[in-house]
Amino acid sequence: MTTLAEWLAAQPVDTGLAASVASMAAASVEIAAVLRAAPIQGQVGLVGRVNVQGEEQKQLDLISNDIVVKHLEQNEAVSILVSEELDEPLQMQIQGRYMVATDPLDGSSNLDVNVTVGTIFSVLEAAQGLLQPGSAQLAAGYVAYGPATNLVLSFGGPVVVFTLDSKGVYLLTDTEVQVPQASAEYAINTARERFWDAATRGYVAENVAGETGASGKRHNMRWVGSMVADVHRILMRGGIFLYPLDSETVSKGGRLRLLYEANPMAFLIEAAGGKATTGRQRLLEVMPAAIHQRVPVVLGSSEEVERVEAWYAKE
Ligand code: FDP
Repeated sequence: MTTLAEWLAAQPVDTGLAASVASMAAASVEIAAVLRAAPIQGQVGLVGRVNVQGEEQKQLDLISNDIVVKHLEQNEAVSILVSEELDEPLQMQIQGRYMVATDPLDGSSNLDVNVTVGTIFSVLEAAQGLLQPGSAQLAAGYVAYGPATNLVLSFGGPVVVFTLDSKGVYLLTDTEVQVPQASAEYAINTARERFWDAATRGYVAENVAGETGASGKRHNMRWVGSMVADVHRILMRGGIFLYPLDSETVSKGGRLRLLYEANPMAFLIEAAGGKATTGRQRLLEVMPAAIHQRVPVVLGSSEEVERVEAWYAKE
């Protein structure tokens, strides 16, 4: 089977870009090992709690961030790191050509129940500045720490999947993921219904009505509450993920972060033939105003995303 190192060496991309991705992959191998051992180490609880060994716990998202920093700072190709865990961008090797934006451990509210979490990342040209639209991404990927650890990756061409073997080596297990155009599975936190806008209400109501409603087909709902797990399911078998702007998140601009959550996922979904939007604008064209900016997110199978866009167009 093809290893990640072999596959990266065969890609028609700059070696520094490939190396940036390789560093994130190496970090994820270490994070996967930490997550596997976390319950034994008593590392899944809240920060400030004391584990069974009597040590104060450190949050796994901070541990994951430290691991990412350690791997990237050894990489001469990387000059800037933007991380969900760091208020300010972190200067790395001055001469480096690339910027990495990452959420080192996404979905952390699922950690204490052993549900899939992930690392999300994006690689951009550092010279273009911190605030670039998602369309400027050169590579994007995520790692899903589930029953198997999967690295999903694209340089804008095919979306490929690697699976971590027992020796800590990523092996190519899918050479071209395609998001099915049609689907009947949607993912949204329905407990937020009272905050939703008319478009979200309209779209979800049609889905709930199933074959008796305007969509004409029965839908099913799946919500892990861990973006990586929800997006992974959608990449593999279709569906739609929504975290729309609602009356509670409107003042913050949304719930999910643009640079290291929405953009990398939108890049992968589009590369796999799906669509990604805020509801009113293609996600990859949103111009960021701040590194930790939030954004509404609707992404997945093109036919479902277009239904949501049609609802927003009516408003
Ligand atoms: P989390 O806060 O646990 O890291 O990134 C934010 C995120 O998880 C996403 O992974 C997930 O889709 C979303 O928040 C879950 O939001 P809700 O709390 O509204 O369910």
